[in-house]
Amino acid sequence: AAADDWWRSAVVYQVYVRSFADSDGDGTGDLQGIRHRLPYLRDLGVDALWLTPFYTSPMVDGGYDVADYRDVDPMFGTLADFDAMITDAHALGLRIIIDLVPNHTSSAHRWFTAALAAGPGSPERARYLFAEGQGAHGELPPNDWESIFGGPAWTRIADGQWYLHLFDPAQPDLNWRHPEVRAEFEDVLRFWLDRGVDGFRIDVAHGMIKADGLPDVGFSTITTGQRQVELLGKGRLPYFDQDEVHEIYRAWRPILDSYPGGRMAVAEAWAETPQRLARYIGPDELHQAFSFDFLDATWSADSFHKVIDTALAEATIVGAPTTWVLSNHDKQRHVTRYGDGAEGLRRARAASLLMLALPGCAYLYQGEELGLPEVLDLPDELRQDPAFLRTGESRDGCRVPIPWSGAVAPYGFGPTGSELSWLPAPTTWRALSVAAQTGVPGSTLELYRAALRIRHAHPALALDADGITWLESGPGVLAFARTACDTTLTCVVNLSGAPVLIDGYGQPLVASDALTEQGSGHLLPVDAAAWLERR
Ligand code: TEU
Repeated sequence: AAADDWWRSAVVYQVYVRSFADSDGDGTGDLQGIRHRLPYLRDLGVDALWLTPFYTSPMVDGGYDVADYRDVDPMFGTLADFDAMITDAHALGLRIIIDLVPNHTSSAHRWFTAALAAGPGSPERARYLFAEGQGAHGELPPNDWESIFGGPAWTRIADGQWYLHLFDPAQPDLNWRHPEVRAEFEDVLRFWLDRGVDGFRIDVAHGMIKADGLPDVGFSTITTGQRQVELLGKGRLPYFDQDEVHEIYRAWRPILDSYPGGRMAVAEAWAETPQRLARYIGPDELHQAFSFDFLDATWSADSFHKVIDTALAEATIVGAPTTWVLSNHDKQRHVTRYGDGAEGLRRARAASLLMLALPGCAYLYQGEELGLPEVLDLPDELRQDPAFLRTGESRDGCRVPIPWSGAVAPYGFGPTGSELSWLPAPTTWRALSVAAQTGVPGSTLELYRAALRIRHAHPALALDADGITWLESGPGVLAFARTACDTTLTCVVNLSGAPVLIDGYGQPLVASDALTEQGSGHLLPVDAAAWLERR
């Protein structure tokens, strides 16, 4: 059924649960908060939500340290709240994707506390990756692996053994060669599928299998967070993208397919080449893998041209439409990546029109529809990212609570009168709130609404086909066309530093900045994008 393929050209909105909407005034977003804001998301025009982890967790890594995969953390609500939220979402035509974190548990998970208590060689330890150290007294880690958050990937416990954690010491890696681990997660999938979820975002989908014998890497893998791509360029790592990881997904796919309505999974996977990434996708494995190319693109026509072609070529190899991501909870927001203040915002608005005109599935990160910038000046003592202490790079600045309304921080994040928020919102966000932008012509929110409305209605944009037609265009200008039902929609982006005359593309449908008529065409301002239609 066509509906089973909903994800192919969907617009998915990432909800960072802790920072979206706080229903009870404790300063932390929660499931009831999301539930109350579902009409906002329906009106925005997205098709699905991806919720970051809301499971029972000590919150060492914002919930990516899960202590119980089958329950909701009290700070986020209850399972009953989850059920109510998903029922309401479905009633509004919104799908729900949840985050699955299978590479590691929290150190507070019952399996890990049992492993610590049981001692070396016990069946409890076999579910994780415990090993003896090197050196005369085992005082050196078992190998040279470094944590993605900085420091060694091994921590030694009182009885002398070491355990592996690719991320924080509070996130011990599971042993995915253990049948109980596999059975457990297949059961967790069914638990949430039974509750009606439409899909899963698989965290660190490339990391679950480690090479036999845990061989040394041989070079430093410290990338200070953001530059994973550089690392991949150095070759296959013994803990990433091992062939055996695909067995896991081949076991998961029949489970997803046994449920009606098109249940899907998207991999957060990093691989050396598009060919390697393609192996995660297909009728026997997962439905999508994030393409992170946009996250590394700089503001230039060449850079965007290249990442778009690469991602579309990947889609061809994969045989499934690609995904597009401008921002997420791990990266600096694109308003700030593209420049300072007004310039960054202009470019971000143009980039959103660029992304939403491309074939495939678009992932939006909460707040990008408001044009929120990264918050760069959070006081160190408020920062919570575990990577911050060891790498000095913190992902907190893109996780500041969403401003909804009002004149007093945190701008309607909580119920009326509540002034709590786990991270403070800057005073400049008063003017960026949902209420401040709603109905305001030219606001970023209204730009997203207009673009999403057109994307849903326009035959040329409804397609998920890989192809776009690049058009002749001047230096610093990107222009491509998509055609369906005798109608051509052209997306033009001006990255040239001077206004550009666009002519022959037809009537403007939406633009990120005001167009002025000139002769038979229009003048497209600096750092602006427009969609035009010709019949
Ligand atoms: O991120 C996995 C990942 O690849 C990270 O290294 C990411 O590139 C890094 O955070 C950039 O600084 C996922 C989640 O998205 C992230 O929030 C979690 O911290 C991580 O897994 C561990 O679960």
